[in-house]
Amino acid sequence: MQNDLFGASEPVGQAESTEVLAKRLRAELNQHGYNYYTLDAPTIPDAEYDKLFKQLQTLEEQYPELKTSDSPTLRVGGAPLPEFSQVQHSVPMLSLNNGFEDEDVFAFDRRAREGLGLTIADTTTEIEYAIDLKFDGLAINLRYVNGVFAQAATRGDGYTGEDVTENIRTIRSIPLRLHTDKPPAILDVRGEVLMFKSDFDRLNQRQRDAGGKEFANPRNAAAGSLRQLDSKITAQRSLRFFAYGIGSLEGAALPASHRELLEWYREMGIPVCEEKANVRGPQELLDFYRQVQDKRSQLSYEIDGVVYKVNRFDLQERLGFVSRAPRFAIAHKFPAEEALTTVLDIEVQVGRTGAITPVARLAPVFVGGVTVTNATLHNEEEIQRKDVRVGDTVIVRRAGDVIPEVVASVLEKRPAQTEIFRLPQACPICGSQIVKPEDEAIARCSGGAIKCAAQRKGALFHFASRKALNIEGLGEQLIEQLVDKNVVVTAADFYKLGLMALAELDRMAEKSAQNVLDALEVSKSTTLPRFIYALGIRHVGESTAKDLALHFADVEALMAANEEQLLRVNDVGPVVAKSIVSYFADALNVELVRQLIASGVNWPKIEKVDLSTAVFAGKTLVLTGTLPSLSREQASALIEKHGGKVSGSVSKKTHFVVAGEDAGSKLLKARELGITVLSEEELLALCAG
Ligand code: 5U1
Repeated sequence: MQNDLFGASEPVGQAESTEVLAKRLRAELNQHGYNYYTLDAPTIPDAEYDKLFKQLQTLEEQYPELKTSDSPTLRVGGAPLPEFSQVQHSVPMLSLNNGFEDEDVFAFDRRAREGLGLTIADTTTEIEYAIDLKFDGLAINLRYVNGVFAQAATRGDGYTGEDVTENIRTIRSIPLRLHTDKPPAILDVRGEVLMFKSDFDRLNQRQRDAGGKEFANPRNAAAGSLRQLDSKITAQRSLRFFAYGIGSLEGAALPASHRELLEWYREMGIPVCEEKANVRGPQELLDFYRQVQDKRSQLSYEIDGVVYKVNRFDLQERLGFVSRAPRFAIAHKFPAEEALTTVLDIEVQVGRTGAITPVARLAPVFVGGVTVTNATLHNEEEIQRKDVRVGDTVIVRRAGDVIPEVVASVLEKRPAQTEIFRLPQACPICGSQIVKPEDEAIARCSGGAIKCAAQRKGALFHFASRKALNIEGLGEQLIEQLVDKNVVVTAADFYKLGLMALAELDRMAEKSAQNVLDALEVSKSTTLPRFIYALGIRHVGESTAKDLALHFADVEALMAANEEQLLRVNDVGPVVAKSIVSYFADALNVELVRQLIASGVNWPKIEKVDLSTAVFAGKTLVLTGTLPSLSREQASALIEKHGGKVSGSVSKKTHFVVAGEDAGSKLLKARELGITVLSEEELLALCAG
């Protein structure tokens, strides 16, 4: 067979046999796929990949005998199956014991020490543990025969699972042939199939657009995608895989430890997670657990804890199993982020800009480490889409510090005679009409801050909040009373408050009233960005307020600006420009600014910066470690003065990382991503021009 598939423009040297060509295309495509999906470092443009793929497909159609089981063309899915067949696991896929409290971790370590004959008192010989993340997905066994992917099975009951080979083949990051010259005769790789959060959001958007059913969470989406008899559907869902264990191994030596096993996997192209640690002793286990807990929300995928394993396999073997779970490993779980409860009522809340938020009042439920009684339903569209009703059993989610939300109703548990929830037509606070522009998801009370006490309270609370004028002691409850008693109408009234008026309020004594007055006095010395932010103009957040302050350097100039002038400000688009103009078109708002200034609110003069030519214009910088002379605040102010933005975390969007002494993971990440790292000296030099 001779190759006639390459175009004349593509030099092929000596004529290549179709067999060799197919082999080369497979190898090239597999390598490019690995670079793209596993290393996240594509080496050819997508169009070029597609071209090679098409070539191989055409070749295989012409010569079906050339098709091999490691061909990337099989990743698009095959004919639907009538049912999944059963697979016996040659080594059972057992589950892990769980721990929740610190004490469970100390007890795990104690048992391991006892099992290995180490005395409890001897803290000089702490056990080495390997820690990995506990992925919230589905456990899978991948079987490689002589280095070629041959079969995949779900965990099932641990002894028998379902054959999901064709579905797993569609997962691009799973190698169809191991990257090694000396593959084991049999290798069972154990790990988890999961869906990244971004892929989950995209999938649900697609489901919404198609009028299909949404998935409640990435785990359900991964399970639903994998348990498809039609692997072509699985192929359209972005699934990932991380390896964490081993079943059968024949024809190769087992590495000496868990960490070395995962390193071996990595070398063979099998995806393993980079978030990991090897530590000694239980205290270090707990330290890592807390580190992971802190960064959990920033991970691209969901986890529900971490897994601790005695690192050395010989020690694992000595420890063995107790009633179907290993004694050498434990899952240390985070508090559950989702729980079931019932909706007692649905009310609407009115925000400072009049936004109407439906809120579900819930039967108390412990979730994410706290008892939750309210959860947001976001807006009318969301509530209609999810069709949440009073009486429903719902899944409530509280992730980290995020406001609890209702994820979905459990329809099977819906009682008879529930009613579809409809937003009221009038504001429950001021009775003004609720309006919803066609192109917006959010309905609003049309009363404004003057008519609607809820908006007034929200605006005043925003004005006093930490990132605005930071008036200590002027919290929600106090503002509520001040508004209800008609003592305060606008923020300017705060500065007219006297000791008596404050001391008369509930839960206020003369001392605390004086503290509030002192805090009000302190708050008068502020900055222009804080002042602009404090006004609570719709769409003007902290960052836009900074840009506006740097651009106009003066509040009078900002108040006088028209849309065209505002559009020249960094990051200000038509919506923001319109909102600012409409805010200052209201004489009451202009009067508020004048009154605040007359009460003594002031800020240091700002040097006007031309953001279009400033050295860090449009750039994002991250500070890490201790700088030799500048404090964090000083360095941030300097960067902002030169047009840059300061962010807390390093990502592909970061332009520079400014590193000082003891810089930690942010510096490592910057190096990994190839981001330019600046010293304080270099930062100062760049700013000096
Ligand atoms: N990360 C990780 N998850 N996980 C689950 N490691 C791990 N190990 C497991 C399980 C069931 O079992 C081992 C005993 C292989």
